[in-house]
Amino acid sequence: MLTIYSTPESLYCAKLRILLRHKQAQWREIEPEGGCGSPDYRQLIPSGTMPALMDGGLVIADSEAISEYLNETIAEPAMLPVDPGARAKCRERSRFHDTRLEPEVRKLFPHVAPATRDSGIVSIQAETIGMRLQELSRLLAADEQLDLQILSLGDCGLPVCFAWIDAFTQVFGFELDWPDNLREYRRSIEAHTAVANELEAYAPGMQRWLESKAV
Ligand SMILES: N[C@@H](CCC(=O)N[C@@H](CS)C(=O)NCC(=O)O)C(=O)O
Repeated sequence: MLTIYSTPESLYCAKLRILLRHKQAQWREIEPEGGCGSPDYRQLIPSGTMPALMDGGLVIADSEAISEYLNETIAEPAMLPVDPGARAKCRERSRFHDTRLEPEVRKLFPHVAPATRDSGIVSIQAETIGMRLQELSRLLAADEQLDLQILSLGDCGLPVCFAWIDAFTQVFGFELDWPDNLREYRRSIEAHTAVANELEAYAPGMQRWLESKAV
């Protein structure tokens, strides 16, 4: 059985769980000894980040590296298309999530609690996230081989990130323009059972975290 170092609330762990669910893999999750980034955990995982995978003697960190590995070792259902260009577009979308969208969403976490909120930073982040959504919309529109029936490696990070964007829209009261093709893309990936199940499992913890910060 696969072992994953994770926490329930981590976006990148949720990204990996979507893949594991879609592959119908057997896995168990454990939290790092001493917590994420602790010296003990870094003995095993030099970056100190989660998720990390242990498969027999093999230890891998980074959600992208783990996802690529699992897509190769659990062949069905394939989560990358056959055509090299279409594969590259899926990877481009995944990296857009990891390097362009999620880091901007993450910057809002420290501002959820009213006591530590900087409304100037919230405004800047609202604008930046809005720009990133437009960029993602254009990325999707330019992908001639995008097949919304298939859940790919490029899609696993986005659903939980979208859920946090919705939550922040409410918490901070800003509005975002979701282009039609992005709404349609979101609807399509959320219709996959693996995504729907992860979102359902993830939501209560997310809600608890938001409520704990609201006071
Ligand atoms: N690029 C990494 C990012 C993972 C990441 O930043 N994970 C967070 C939890 S969501 C983490 O481990 N933070 C603690 C740290 O950076 O020390 C991946 O895709 O796995």
